[in-house]
Amino acid sequence: MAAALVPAAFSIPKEGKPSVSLKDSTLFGVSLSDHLKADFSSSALRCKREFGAVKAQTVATTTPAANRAASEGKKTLRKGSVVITGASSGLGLATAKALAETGKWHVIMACRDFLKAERAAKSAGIAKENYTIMHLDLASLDSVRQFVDNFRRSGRPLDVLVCNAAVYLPTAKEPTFTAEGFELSVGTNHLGHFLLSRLLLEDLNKSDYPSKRLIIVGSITGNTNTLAGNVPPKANLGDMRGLAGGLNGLNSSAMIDGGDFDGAKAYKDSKVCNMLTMQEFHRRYHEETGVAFASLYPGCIATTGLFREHIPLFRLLFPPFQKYITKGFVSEDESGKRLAQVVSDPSLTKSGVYWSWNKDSASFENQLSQEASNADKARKVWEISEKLVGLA
Ligand code: LMG
Ligand code: NDP
Ligand code: PMR
Repeated sequence: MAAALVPAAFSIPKEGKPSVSLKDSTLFGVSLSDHLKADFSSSALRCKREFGAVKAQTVATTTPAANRAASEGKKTLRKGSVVITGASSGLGLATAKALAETGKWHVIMACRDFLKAERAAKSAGIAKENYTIMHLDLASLDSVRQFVDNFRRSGRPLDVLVCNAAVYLPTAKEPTFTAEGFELSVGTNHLGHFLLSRLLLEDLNKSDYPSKRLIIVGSITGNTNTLAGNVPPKANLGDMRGLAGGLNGLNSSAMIDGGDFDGAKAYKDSKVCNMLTMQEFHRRYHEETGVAFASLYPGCIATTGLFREHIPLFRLLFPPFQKYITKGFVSEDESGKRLAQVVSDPSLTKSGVYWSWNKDSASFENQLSQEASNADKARKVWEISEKLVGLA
């Protein structure tokens, strides 16, 4: 098993493609070609670009507004205002901490459990003046709308939105549901965030911040062009008949593809929806608004609360497995720094990108699987989702 995980010895073809080429293969979320290209000299840059996955720093195109901000100097930039969903633990909390520590950001922690969030912020040592906690339960569309109202009443600008919260229910035998009756994983991770980001796009638009961003956290496990994405059950949205039927488990399946309920698959499907939503936002709104839309795989943060529903043996073995065998492990601190880069780094302003990091923690534009980059599926997820959340 360990030998099979050696990057150079392993590659997985993109679905539907008969032959394997280096540029199509990723392992641990890192493009194989990226590994190889790291050895090339910079004079080979043009040649590298043709391969697609190139280190972010070398190709990131900045919007004119962002360029202006960079050249005018940081001193004149006001404090940024960023909303992070699910900032009460794991990646969200680590990102809030990393941003608050720079002194350049005020973090609005959008959380379902106020007390937990307050305790988390305190024990992470986030200074009082750098954060505000606001209630948001993504498993209720009423709560999402209420959050948007409350946020607007607070009078704060919205410069960056980070859709980070998620639930993962790998051991559930039967589906559970959101307030509106959507299967809980897709309902929370995708539909709650879909409504939130659609509503808050207007607020991002109003902001005068030079580099406005909307970030949706994706994952390697939703990408079947990787080894991790091939561990069963695999993500697959099928023809989306279950989603179109409302995922209610009554007159429609609780699964997007219409199949039998599987909590691990529902989570991976929800991540595919997250990554497709980011691309559809980019297609529809980037030019018009200048907002940068991005997704990312922050690395395997094997110690977070995401695995709270998994069996104890899994929780015990998963971190050492990721640390020593796959080497895909990252600490919560490191993952927070990565997401904080996507929020505020001047070199990560490109829109429509799925960011990943290589083993030296350098960011690069990664390739999504065929399904997670399918423009027709992106449009379809968007159109069905806007009906489900009452926007169309
Ligand atoms: C499901 O199980 C769970 O049922 C579900 O609840 C949910 O958690 C879901 O994806 C999440 O997973 C998947 C399960 C079975 O995987 C396991 O957990 C089995 C663990 C077996 C341990 C293997 C030993 C590893 C070394 C041990 C070190 C100790 C630490 C162990 C900690 C384990 C924690 C993960 O999955 C399977 O069916 C097993 C098959 C695994 C397949 C890997 C995917 C390969 C895909 C390759 C594509 C084909 C290309 C082939 C080309 C080859 C060229 C060389
Ligand atoms: P955690 O469980 O630590 O964090 C998830 C957060 O989401 C928690 O703050 C949780 O709140 C919140 N949340 C869950 N349900 C709701 C809801 N209904 N309304 C509002 N907030 C909610 O997991 P991670 O930090 O690992 O996950 C963060 C993101 O990273 C997710 O999008 C996940 O898919 C992604 N990711 C994680 C990876 C990993 O290896 N851990 C790898 C790739 C991606 P509460 O504290 O109240 O439970
Ligand atoms: Mg995976 C080869 C590298 C690799 C990476 C980077 C991950 C990330 N995983 C890898 C490999 C494997 N995993 C292999 C070979 C196996 C079979 C032994 C394996 C198993 C496994 C399980 C059972 N892995 C898992 C689970 C989970 O329950 C996690 C999951 O799928 O959550 C949806 C998970 C994960 N592996 C990852 C990452 C990042 C996760 C979890 C979180 C996520 O994608 O958001």
